[in-house]
Amino acid sequence: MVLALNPGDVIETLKRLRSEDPSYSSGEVLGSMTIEAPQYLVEAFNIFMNTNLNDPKLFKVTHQLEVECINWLSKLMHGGGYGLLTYGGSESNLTALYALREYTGGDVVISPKTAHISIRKSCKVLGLNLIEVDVDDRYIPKVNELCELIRKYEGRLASVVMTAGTTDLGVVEPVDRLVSECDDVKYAIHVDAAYGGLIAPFIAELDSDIPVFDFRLSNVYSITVDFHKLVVPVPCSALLFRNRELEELITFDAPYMPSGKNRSLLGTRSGGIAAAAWGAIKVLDTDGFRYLARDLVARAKYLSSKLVDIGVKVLNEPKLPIVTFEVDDRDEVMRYLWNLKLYVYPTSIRNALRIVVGPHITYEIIEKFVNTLRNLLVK
Ligand code: 0PR
Repeated sequence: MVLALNPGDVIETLKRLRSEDPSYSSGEVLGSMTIEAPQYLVEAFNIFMNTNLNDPKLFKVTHQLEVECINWLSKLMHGGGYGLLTYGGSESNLTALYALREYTGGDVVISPKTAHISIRKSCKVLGLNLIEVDVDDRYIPKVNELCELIRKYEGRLASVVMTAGTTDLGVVEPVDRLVSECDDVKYAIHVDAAYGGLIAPFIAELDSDIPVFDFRLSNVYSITVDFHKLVVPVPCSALLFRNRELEELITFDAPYMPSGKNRSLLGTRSGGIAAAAWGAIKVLDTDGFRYLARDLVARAKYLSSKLVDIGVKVLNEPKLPIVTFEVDDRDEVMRYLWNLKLYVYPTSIRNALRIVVGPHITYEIIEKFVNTLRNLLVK
């Protein structure tokens, strides 16, 4: 066989090219929600990479790994073991809104303005009418306004979407308060816990201010939780359902498949995602996830207090490991920091920048960042 390029050379070239993009370990990636997955999970992914979760008759073991992941996560969310793994939070949200549209026959989605862009995209794709509700000055959704709208659109609702760990601030929205204050109407809630799902339950054990958002609340019908925002290599998310009926709505007839079925909105789903999530669950288990979540929140609180020390206004004391702060001339500050390879992110809040404290953001990286920002601000 004639090869245009030697595979070894291609790999060396790719390694060199990768080093030209930002590095996690040296503290350059500050605002992105992506993380650097540990090598053993990349290996776990690779072992099952060439199997297909959507061919469970051919790849029985692969399918079993998915079942075990869903059972573990479902237990954390007080669910009954229904759901599937997907390629990301956006796919989980799209799948959830599709299933709820079919389940309810509704054409309206109500959500606070804080919902991730994937909710807006999903509504557009699914032909659903999205109605957005404001948040208060602490960025908490106005529950009374949500409830008024829910009453107004009763009978037409596909879903109400609430977020556990908002993209800008990591707020766990008051799903519990909505359910208790808006209990005279029938509606289904989809909870987007893409970011907070594997963190908030463990912080809630110490902080009763964190709202309950899981299947203990009878209106919660589906929950998105991303594994790839914390520890597993991209792509890896999960979508949990309240009941089998919802799960069946995303199972399509496929006579050409050995099982006669095709589950999920995708065709081929690499078994690598199940192996990687399964590996993380086996190594960390619930106690390991608890430790990681609390450690990241402790680091975020440290970063927040250091920013306050240098006179920076932090928006909301961080409950989850996202620190969002205000600066005058945000775009200029951001440009300055990016020139130094300190890649903080803008937010949809005016003049606010965001740092997502992932496992790679060490105390040393925090010190370095705060010192650089202080030097800039005292200039
Ligand atoms: N729901 C919430 C609350 C999210 O924050 C995100 C992603 C999603 C759903 C969608 O998840 P997928 O990206 O897995 O589909 N939020 C990140 C953000 O907007 C996405 C991101 C990740 C952006 C890495 C930039 C980046 O470098 O921050």
